[in-house]
Amino acid sequence: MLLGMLGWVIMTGVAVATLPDPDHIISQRGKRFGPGNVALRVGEHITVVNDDDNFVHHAYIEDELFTFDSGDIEPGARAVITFPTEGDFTVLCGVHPKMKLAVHVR
Ligand SMILES: [Cu+2]
Repeated sequence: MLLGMLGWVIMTGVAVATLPDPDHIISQRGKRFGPGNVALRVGEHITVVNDDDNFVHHAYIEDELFTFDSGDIEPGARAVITFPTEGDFTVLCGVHPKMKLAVHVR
């Protein structure tokens, strides 16, 4: 009985310590990222979803600290970008140069 309670407390502690990485969904629609900026902690990720019916999108980062290239993101497809380090990053779409997403990682 006592051992069982102890196990429950330990398991609860572990569950709190390892909260899952929240899924920050970023929509690509109408040649915009929505929302246009997002704040993350180091090691968290964003999921970029192409919500347009007809446009192919793309997502890339070119930064001294970190680069990423999704390749084509077809309508309905998605790309996951994990941010391994602190910094302020800009995610761009190679198809639509005006599309910009600011990512602040702390
Ligand atoms: Cu685009």
